[in-house]
Amino acid sequence: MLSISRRSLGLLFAVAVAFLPALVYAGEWQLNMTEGVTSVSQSVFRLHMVILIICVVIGIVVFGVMFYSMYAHRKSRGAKAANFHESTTLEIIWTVIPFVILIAMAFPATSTLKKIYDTDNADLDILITGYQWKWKYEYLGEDVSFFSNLSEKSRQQIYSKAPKSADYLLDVDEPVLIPVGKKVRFLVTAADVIHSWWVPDIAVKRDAIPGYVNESWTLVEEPGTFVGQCAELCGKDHGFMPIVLKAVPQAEFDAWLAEKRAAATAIAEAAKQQLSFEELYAKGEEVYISRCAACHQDNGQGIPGVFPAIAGSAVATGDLASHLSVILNGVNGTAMQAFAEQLNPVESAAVTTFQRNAFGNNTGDIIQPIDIVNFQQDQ
Ligand code: HEC
Ligand SMILES: [Cu+2]
Repeated sequence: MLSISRRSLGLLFAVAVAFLPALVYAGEWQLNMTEGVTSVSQSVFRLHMVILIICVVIGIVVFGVMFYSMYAHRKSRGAKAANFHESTTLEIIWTVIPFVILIAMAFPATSTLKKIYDTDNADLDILITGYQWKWKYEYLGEDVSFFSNLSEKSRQQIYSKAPKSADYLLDVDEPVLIPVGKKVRFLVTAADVIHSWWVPDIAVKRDAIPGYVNESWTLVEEPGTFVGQCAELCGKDHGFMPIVLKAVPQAEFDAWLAEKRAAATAIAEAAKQQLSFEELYAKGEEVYISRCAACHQDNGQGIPGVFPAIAGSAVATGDLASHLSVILNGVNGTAMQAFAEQLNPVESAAVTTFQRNAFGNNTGDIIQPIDIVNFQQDQ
């Protein structure tokens, strides 16, 4: 009996030692939650500390009395157990003390919760939609909306095609910007499955649920960049849909909005151009790798039984209208989402051209941006 327990103790010790380098390697010994940068995140932190201290004190007192009693009144010392029942005084004490402790906890908890849920009088509304596996940001009333995907750099690093950088898996192609000193309301929802938009530094974590809009808000006083992640297991690439939130001065924010609007106009212009097959194919490959390959795979073989292959696909080599319909409208009830809003006409034309000519799908078809615009107008 003794030898077994000794061996398992040794094993436990060995496991603990084995994990030690991993901890050291992680380089961060931070055990507590972050204080964050907003008044809400700091209230949350203070609340957490108050409750933690209360719990620790209770733990020390209760276990202290218990261990002391067990030691001081042990049998080998000839202790005789006291035998008392129904002590009214004792019962009142052990009802009143926890009651007082609970009330003492409820006050700071309620005032913090009230602050968290006070989404009134926001200066700016951002609608955040979770998709498998990216975020869409719409600046309501500003005519600006875009998707934010895991950066190409991080995507390369996943498969060790490049050395991992400090912002590995915490880097996106399009960060979401907010102005400093302004109250920003987040309206959080999802288009497919449940996600959760979580940025610890501003203490915002809201479930993104299809058909449901959850609210939250923040007010960041100083410029800065804050990262977060999806916090609700949402499928294969759940770990690959980070959030990068940048708080910038109002002037910089306004310039950025204007730039986004100008870019949208430029894309509308580009949709009128004719592109060469090479241009479309190269652009299409880029779009395919960043937007489609997570499911259909780099080599176009898909994942049998889950994501169909593009190589030799009857859709990608057959009738163009059906192919465009799958890409632009998606396939209802499957992971194949509608890309009409996510890709501009140039990107849609490029990726369609790519799929119809790559992986041995040598149809020779060339799809121009204008074909996409016409297709969308006709349906
Ligand atoms: C989140 C996973 C996912 C992503 C990302 C994705 N697809 Fe799909 N795709 C699917 C699934 C699942 C199907 C099968 C739908 C069905 O059941 O008909 C599919 C089907 C297709 C088909 C039809 C294939 C066939 O033979 O039935 C085409 C074409 C296609 N996708 C193109 C694209 C393009 C282009 C992109 C990128 C812009 C893309 N997909 C991104 C999941 C995905
Ligand atoms: Cu998610």
